Amino acid sequence: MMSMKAVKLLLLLCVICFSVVSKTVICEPPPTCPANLDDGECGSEDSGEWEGEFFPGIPKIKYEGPTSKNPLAYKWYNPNEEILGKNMKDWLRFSVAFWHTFRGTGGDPFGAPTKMWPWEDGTNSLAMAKRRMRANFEFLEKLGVDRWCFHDRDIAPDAETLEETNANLDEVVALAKELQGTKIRPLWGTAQLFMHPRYMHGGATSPEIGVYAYAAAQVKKAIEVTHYLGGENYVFWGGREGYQTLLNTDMERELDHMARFFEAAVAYKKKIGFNGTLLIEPKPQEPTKHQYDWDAATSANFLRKYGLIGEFKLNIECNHATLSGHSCHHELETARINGLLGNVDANTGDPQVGWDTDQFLMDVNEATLVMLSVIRNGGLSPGGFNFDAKLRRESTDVEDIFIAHIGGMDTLARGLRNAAKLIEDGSLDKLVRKRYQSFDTELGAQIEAGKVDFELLEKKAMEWGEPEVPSGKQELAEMLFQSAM
Ligand code: XUL
Ligand code: CO
Repeated sequence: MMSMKAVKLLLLLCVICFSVVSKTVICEPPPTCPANLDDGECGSEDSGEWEGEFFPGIPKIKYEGPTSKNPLAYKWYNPNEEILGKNMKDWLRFSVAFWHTFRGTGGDPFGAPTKMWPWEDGTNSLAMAKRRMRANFEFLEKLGVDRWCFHDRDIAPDAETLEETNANLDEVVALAKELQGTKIRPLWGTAQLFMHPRYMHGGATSPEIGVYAYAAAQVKKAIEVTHYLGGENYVFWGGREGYQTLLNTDMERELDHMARFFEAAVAYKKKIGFNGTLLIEPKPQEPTKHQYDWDAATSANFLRKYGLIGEFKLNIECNHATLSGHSCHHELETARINGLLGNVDANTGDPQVGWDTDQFLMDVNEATLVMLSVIRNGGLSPGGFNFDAKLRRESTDVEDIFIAHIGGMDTLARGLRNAAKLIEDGSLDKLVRKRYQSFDTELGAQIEAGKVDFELLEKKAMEWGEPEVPSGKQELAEMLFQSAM
């Protein structure tokens, strides 16, 4: 009889062969099973039930404080410690992304998957989907995180018809509901409208009406299951809502379609009594050359143009921010000052790499800037921090999944502590206020109230003569910021 190791190796080789033969298969991530393949080719139903723990030897992760050298312990994240009047866990509201954590394989366009977790049997069967869901909840419980995020197709396989696919989803969702208990719930759910070939021109912006309808049906179902699971938000990331060339694209019509699609989502959410926040997740490109939700400002303008501003907020992802030529801090502040900061997809890119590397955020400076925005926003609730981040292709131990999340959580916890220090100290705020003190005058107040015309300003300019322009004190601001690190 073949050993388990040999079986896994064989399955891995099959995946490689399949990828090479079928050029349409991109290695990462592989959540969908093409609708026209039967179980024999796409995964069997007899995966068997998993015995015992998925993560044996990994304890419940505890806070041990900054002097701890234990990689499986929190050094900065102490969930019930109060910072600025709120527990750390309520500021941070962490969530695990099912797709990276349980569907990520380490495959990339140049190489085969590197990760074959012990519980995986290499199939996309319903039985495997359920087993993965059990692994997800053991992981959440051991990590001490109460929230998770998912796409419909990450958690349950596609079938030949939409009815059958929905039935698969219902079966896995019923199990998830049971495993969630009363404490755990989705931070957000979403529909995967980018993997399947039918979405090659987009979902809500596809020029093909059948695809528009299919996308709507998929979103309808995804909102329903998010609601059923007690989800707090629902995300729209327009992975293929954009274009490759304007030569074949009616951009105005596509944007109008997207707005109509969102209006229908708002109406349906209200109809079924789903009170979660709808979130748009900006990203400038990848996979399309130009995505319509380019960045926070573009998305805010879209929402305003179509009268959707009160119905949506934004889910800011740090790696998407840098891809659009902004810092994460800029995107968070743009969302915040427009009253649109709803959630953070916590990750980071690589400064030397120009694509969406989705790394765990481990930079304390960056995390402090992120937390400054979040504190100024009064927190994110009902949003939170979703780790839309994956292990590096070369990180292949099961414990690496824990280490990555612990590192990401500790970094944001440290950012929270530093940001609170900066706010309590007040020197940085004082420096900023001082820069604008000339407006803290009677005339300044009148200008800010929109009551001053050009004639009066011209009179003042002549009366005052050449203005004295003070130093911007950038280095002092940077010094004050660093003093809290
Ligand atoms: C892709 C991305 C998505 C969304 C959900 O870059 O961030 O995973 O968060 O579809
Ligand atoms: Co994301």
